[in-house]
Amino acid sequence: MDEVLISRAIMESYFKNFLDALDVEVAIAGAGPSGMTAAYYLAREGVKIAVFERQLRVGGGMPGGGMMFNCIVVQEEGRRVLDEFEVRTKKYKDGLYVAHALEAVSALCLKAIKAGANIFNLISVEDVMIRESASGRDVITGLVLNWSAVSWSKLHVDPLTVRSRVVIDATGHDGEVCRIVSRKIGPRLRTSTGDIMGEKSMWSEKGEREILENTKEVYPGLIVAGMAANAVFGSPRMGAIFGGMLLSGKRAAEIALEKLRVERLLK
Ligand code: 48H
Repeated sequence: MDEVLISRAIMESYFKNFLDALDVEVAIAGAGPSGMTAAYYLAREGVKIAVFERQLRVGGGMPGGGMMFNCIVVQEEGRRVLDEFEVRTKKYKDGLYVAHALEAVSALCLKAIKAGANIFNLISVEDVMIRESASGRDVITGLVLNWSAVSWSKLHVDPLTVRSRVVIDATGHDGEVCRIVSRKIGPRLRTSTGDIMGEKSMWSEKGEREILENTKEVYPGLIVAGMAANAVFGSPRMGAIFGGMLLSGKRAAEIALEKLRVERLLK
């Protein structure tokens, strides 16, 4: 067995994937439940997508369930999404179902990759690319990336970029991509203040209800999904119920698909 051949296999395969991801239709920041759900529904439709995840592992807040008890709860609509991912659920009561958090994370990741999503871990989104469109307005045209190890070790190393027609911010509570956009170009998000409105304290029902209305294009070319959507639009957190994250990821994929369809028609 040749160790250098093993190294070559890893490096050549990785760089083939990475080069392929430099120009995608949809780039997703964050491989939590909402990001991976969006990735699956897009890849399933043949959309070229890449997901960039800061951490070593995927799943965001899902593996920890509630307070490190690795079970998740979903409501009826969320259960239907888990059914599609072939995640087993047990009925608890009052329209609530329970699933194993690790089974759910594994299934979301496996299905997304098998559908054709390219998922990169240990890469952080640190900025976006912006261009003026034909209609004279600024649009987001891709992501600026760096190895997470670079920012963790506070090294001064310049980033690389990927081009995409649509970006999905699925970075969770911090809504990092939207935060970067509002910091760099001023309060021009499609919220009532133009700025990030900030996540509100826990109210599960309201948080789960509003997350779907909040999942939308928040700046030209930028869709916000999952917990980031509630943070951006000032809605409550909902605790360890994950149906809203799955449904928001699915909704973000639908919005992105519609945008791509319209763009193709206009071409
Ligand atoms: C690359 C990044 C970056 C970056 C962050 O937090 P997540 O699980 O997000 P969602 O929205 O899919 O799910 C939220 C859910 O887990 C949750 O926290 C709930 C339901 N909370 C309710 C409550 O009351 O607390 O995943 C986001 C992912 C993570 O894996 C991050 O590491 C990653 O995004 N990420 N990746 N570049 N700049 N920022």
